Parts: sequence; C-alpha cells; structure tokens
Amino acid sequence: MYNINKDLADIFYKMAAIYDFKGETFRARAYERAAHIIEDLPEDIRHYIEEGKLQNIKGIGSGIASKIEEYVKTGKISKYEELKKEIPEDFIELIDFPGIGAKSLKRISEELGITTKDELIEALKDGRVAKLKGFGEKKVENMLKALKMYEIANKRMLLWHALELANHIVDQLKQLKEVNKIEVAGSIRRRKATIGDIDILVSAKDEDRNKIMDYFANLPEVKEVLVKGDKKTSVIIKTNSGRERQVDLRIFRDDEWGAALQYFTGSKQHNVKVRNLAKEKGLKLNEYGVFKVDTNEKIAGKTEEEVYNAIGLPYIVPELREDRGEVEAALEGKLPKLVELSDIKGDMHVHSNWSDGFNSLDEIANFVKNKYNYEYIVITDHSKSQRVAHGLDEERLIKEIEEIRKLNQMLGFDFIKIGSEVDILLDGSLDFSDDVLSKLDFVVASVHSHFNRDNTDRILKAMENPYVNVIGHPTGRLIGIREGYPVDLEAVIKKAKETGTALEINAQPLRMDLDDIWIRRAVDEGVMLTISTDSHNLGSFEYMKQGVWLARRGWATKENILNTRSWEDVKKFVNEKRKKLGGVLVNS
Ligand code: DGT
Ligand code: CA
Ligand code: CA
Ligand code: ZN
Repeated sequence: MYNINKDLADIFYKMAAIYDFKGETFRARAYERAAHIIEDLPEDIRHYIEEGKLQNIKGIGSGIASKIEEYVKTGKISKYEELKKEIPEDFIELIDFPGIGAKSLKRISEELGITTKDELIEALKDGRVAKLKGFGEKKVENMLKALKMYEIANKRMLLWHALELANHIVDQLKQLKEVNKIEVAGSIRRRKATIGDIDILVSAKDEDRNKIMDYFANLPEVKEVLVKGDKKTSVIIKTNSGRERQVDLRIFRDDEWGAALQYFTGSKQHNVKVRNLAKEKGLKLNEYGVFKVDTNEKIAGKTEEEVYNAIGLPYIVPELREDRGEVEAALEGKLPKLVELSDIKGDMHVHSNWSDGFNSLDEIANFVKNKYNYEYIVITDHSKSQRVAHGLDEERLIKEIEEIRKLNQMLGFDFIKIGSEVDILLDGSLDFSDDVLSKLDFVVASVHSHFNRDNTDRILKAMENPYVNVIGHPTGRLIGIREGYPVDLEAVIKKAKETGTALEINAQPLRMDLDDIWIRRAVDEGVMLTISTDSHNLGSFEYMKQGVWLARRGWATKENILNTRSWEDVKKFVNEKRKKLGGVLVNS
C-alpha cells in the first residue's frame, strides 16, 4: 500500500461505476464524491483514522468510513469484492474509464449479449452498437477512441505514479544491509512524462546477489516472477486498478556502478551516440565500464562522471539524455545550466474553494507559506463560464479579492497575488471584461471547451489582450485520456513572443502540458514560460517538482521561467505587455 489514498480512491471510483451499471445512481454519486475527496486529501488516510477524524471529513459518511477502515485493516473491501462479481470480468477495468460510461456498457451488454472487451470492440466496429437506440455514429466513434486511449494508458504509467511505486520498492530494498548503492534508472531517471517499465539498479558483493534477488522476488506487491537470475530479475506487480507493471532489478559490482547507471538510464539513442564517440577514440563502452580497445584495460566505471569524462565529455544530466543534440552541445561546452526546483519563487496557477478547489484561501496560504520557500502564490479561480467548476462572476470575484486583501494583511505582506484563470470563449474573447482583468495582478487564460475544433484562432486572439499573461495548459491534453485539441503551436509561440505572453508548463500528472518538445521550441524562440501546479488541493503543490523536471527536459534555464523571478520582476513582465498593447499599468 504505497499510496493508500489513491488505492482507496481507485476502488471507490470503481464501486461508483458498478453502482451506475446496476442503475443505483444515488449510491454511485456518494462513492464518486468520496473517491474525489480521498484522492485530494493532503495526508495519508491512516492519519485521520488515528486521530479519530475520519468522519469529520465532509462527504465521508459512516458507511464509507467503515469501508475505509476495513481496507486499512485487511487490504480489501468485501462489498467491492461482491460487487465485482455482478459485472463481466473484462468490464471491471473498463467501467470507469472516461469516455466509456457504465450506463452505455450496461445497455450494450444487455441488448447485444456482450461480455468481453474484444466483443465490445467488434460490435462497435461492425455497426451493431450504432443501431441501438440513442447511440449513433458519433458516440460509437468516441467509444472506440476511448478504448484506444485505454490501451495506451494501460501500456504506460504516469511518471508521478511510477515514481511512487519505484520509491516504495527502493525503500524496502534499502532495508537490506547487503544493498550498497541503489538507484532508479531508465525513463524514470530521465523524468519522462510516461513510463513503460521500472528499472532499478543495485550494487552489492557477488555473494550477496542471491539473497537480494530472493527478497525482491518475494516482496508482497509481486504477483508474478518473469525471470530470476543473479544479475537480473523481472517481476510483475499488479496495482489495485487491475493494471500490471513490470519491474526489473539488476545488480552490479561497486566498481561497475557508474557504467551500469549510465547504460541503464538510457535513452537507447543517447547511448548509441555516446558509444560511437567512444569508438572513435579507440575505446569500448558497456554496462561494466570504459575499456581501451587495444589492451582491454579498464579506464573508468565507478561513477557516471568518470565514464563521461573518459570519453571526452562533461557529465550530462539524465533529463537531457534523449539524443536531441545534448552530446553535440556537451562537446562544444554549450550544455545549458538547467532550471532547478530551488529557483522557483512561487506558484502561478492555484484554485481555492471559491471555484473548484478543495481548500479555503486561508488554508492554502498557511500551508504553502509553511511548507515551501515561496515569495508568492497566485490564486487563479475559474471564471463564470465554468459553471461545473463554480466559476466566479464579477461580483464574487470582487468578494474574493476582498478576502485575499484581508488575508494578506494578516500575513503582513502580499503573499497571495490576485489572479484568475479566465476562460477563452469560442470567439477568442475573454470571460471577463478588460476593466475587470486590469485590476488583477496576473491572468491565466485557458481553453476549456470545444476540444474538437482547431483552437489556434481563439488562443492567438486571447494573447492579443493586454491583460492575459499566460496561456494555461496550451494543448489541453490529458495523458492517456484525451489528445490535445488541434492547435498550431508554432503560431502560438510566435504570437507569445510578439505580445509578451508566457506559455504555461502545467505540472498536473495527467497534463504535463506543454510537453518537452514544445518547451524546447519555446525556449529556442525566447518565449517566457511559467511552471505551475494548477493545484486544487494541498497535496498537489508537490507537483512543482515534476513541472521543473519537464522544463529541464525542454532545456529550460532559470531565465526562461517567469516564476523564478521576484514579484517585482513579474510585475515588470506584466507591465511591459500592458504598455505595448495599450493597457492600464499595474501600480509599481
Ligand atoms: P520505458 O521503460 O519504455 O519507459 O523506457 P526506458 O528508457 O526505461 O527503456 P527500457 O526499460 O527498455 O531500458 C532502460 C534503459 O536501458 C534504456 O533507456 C537503455 C538501456 N537498454 C536496455 N536495453 C538495451 C539494449 O538492448 N541496448 C542498449 N543500447 N541499451 C539498452
Ligand atoms: Ca524502463
Ligand atoms: Ca526495463
Ligand atoms: Zn486551473
């Protein structure tokens, strides 16, 4: 149970979907609400149980509370085990996947006698589903799209979740005194947004290998052992949502550590480049070290730095190892000095319970101020068109501003900056008038509707507004759930440069938007970027870490990131645009 809150939320989402399947809508909504709440709790659910505060959490009634306690005690919820038996086995994984829908599944299953995923895909493709009342071509097309996304989501996991799982395994292996060094390698170490399998490296004495491999193969999370040897062992771990994940453990000697880490961090293409370079110098590079080809003498291997240096390169950080020009840059001494987490001075996209966030302004301000070394946060609640997210109209925005001013007074300085995540409407105009926007410290503008059309025109027009400072999650993608809307990012980057608008690197695990390739383009064009968590709860402020990783994968330095600057300098950025486009300046 490496992340018990998430496990529980997964189960409750599934229970909600099964109740929907059964037609018990009221129950379904209660479980969905509970899942949502648990997912967003800032602390481990066991903490609330220990303090006797489980039922104080709004939305957790006694029935759900007892199921939580059962899960914490036994690792199972008997009601869920019962419910699972009421639907076809294949549907357990599909039933709560976005775009499928428990109710649609039920009708298809009942009216066409379908009970497996393959049968479902067949019936969608051969037109049987389209003929059902209320389905039609469009819906069928969307369901097929969703099933395709499901396959993708099932193949790769999100970085944040993979890292949690990897760290949990590493923590257990560290308990063994025989384990000398241990590190997560592969795509996780390169901080790729999605992860295929987990690669863990250990250094140890030869005679300790078997003990370590035995321990690994017998971890409680392991469901199946694929291969077991004293150099490499691969296992399958099954998560609660029914997904299978592979973990590879490899053991090396201490004097091979750097070479092994270099080799198994990848990427494959980076390694090919580096190996060719070694060859040109009469050297051989493999996972055991760097050797002279003529004499087979080993000249490096203990540390990664030593390995890179031996073939005439400076150390290259894992985030850059994708063969996107990093080896060439290293040879020329032109590697960028990448942005670091400690450079970040504030979060510029945060939601409170004034719109769809979970926490009050007061809770957010105090939590962030205590936990992070920030100079500011920008509260950016939704604007009025976002009805489902309780978007603010002008009147409530003014009330929110008043409360922020009061809180700042109590804090003794303007820690909370006044912002908005204003909707970009269909015609590219904004959900608030210029008069309202001009009174805000910082404005995020985002597209939240019409995901199927090409949205370039809307975004370009929004950037021409003097008060729009950054475009939120520029492509709108949700990894493994929905592709981004069609948008010409080259044009967006050009316009951003022209108008002095920043582009957001949204660090939500499902978003990670812009992605590394487009960050790199923006960096090359000198466009300003922000790294923001888009937090809707206190736990999400931690995502800043992976926002920074993503920025690093896009070769961003401190200078490219707006929120590495003091608020005085952010204000300069805001005023420059206002001046250029004829807006009212913020007081300085
Ligand atoms: P993933 O798991 O799909 O997210 O991506 P990676 O990069 O973690 O790939 P993976 O797990 O297949 O291998 C981990 C690293 O080990 C990879 O980045 C490079 C290295 N590696 C693995 N197998 C080979 C190979 O056959 N040749 C070379 N040159 N490198 C390999
Ligand atoms: Ca891997
Ligand atoms: Ca692997
Ligand atoms: Zn937002």
